[in-house]
Amino acid sequence: MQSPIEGESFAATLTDPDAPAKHTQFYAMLGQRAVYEDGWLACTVHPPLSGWGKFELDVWELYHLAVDVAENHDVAQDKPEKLKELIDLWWQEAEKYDVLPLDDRGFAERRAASKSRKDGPRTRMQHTYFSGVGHVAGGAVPFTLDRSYSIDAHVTLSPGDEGVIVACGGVCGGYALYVLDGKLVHDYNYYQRIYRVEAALPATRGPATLRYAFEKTGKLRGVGRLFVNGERAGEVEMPATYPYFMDWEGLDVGRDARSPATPAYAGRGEFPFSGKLDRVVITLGEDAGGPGDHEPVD
Ligand SMILES: [Ca+2]
Repeated sequence: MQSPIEGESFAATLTDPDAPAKHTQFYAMLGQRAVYEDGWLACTVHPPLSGWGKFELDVWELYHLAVDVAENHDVAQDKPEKLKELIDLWWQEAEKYDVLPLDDRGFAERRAASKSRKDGPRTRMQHTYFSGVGHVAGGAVPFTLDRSYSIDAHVTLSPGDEGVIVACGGVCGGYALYVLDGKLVHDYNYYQRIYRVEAALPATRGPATLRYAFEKTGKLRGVGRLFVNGERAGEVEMPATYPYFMDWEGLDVGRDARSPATPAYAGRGEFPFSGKLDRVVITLGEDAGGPGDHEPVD
């Protein structure tokens, strides 16, 4: 069920100096808390993502933003009643917006908790996406880090077809399987270093199976290979791959939403696939690495 989408646009404040000010603004993120009301701000400084807990030890600060916009003077000691009023307001807003219980866990702890969900999307070893599927959020994409995996795309191609078959991530990192200039290409964007493998495509129209397979050959390293209709068509050594985090952006089939996972088609929008795309199947290997210095968290 879709939860209500709270909040409202502040766009008017960017263009209209007379735009009405907000009456109340509530903030809670990664363990930190704040609330603003009518020129006053109360906030806590809490180590975010620390898993520290102990929220009862948080110290609330109070600033009169109407006269101290830079928050230079903490007046919590001088205005205890005002501070209490705002703290009470924070708890009311937290209840209203379903923020409780307070949660300052780090990514690793969240990842560990999500792994215990037997029915979570990350527990599946095979993911099938059909043409037209919506954007897949980062927390639900197939977990490809430090393991062998394959991507099988079932398409029908015509000469001149191009576009993204599947892409995960964006400019900060990720991977993309796409067709450009008559070639099938897979780019693995490792902190903007691109590991690329290319293969020629059949010159005639027809159904085709396009496969990218990553074979793990050691800790966080391996070989990426392309196959066209079952024939091995190219490979690239990948001496380093992402250890525990790839990207926030998530996965797209038949396009690359938000920012491009490779500069190869930057400036071409989502670079949608012009051929007929039936489905993309991502199959995960059993050789996933165990926890190292960091738990995988992408
Ligand atoms: Ca993207």
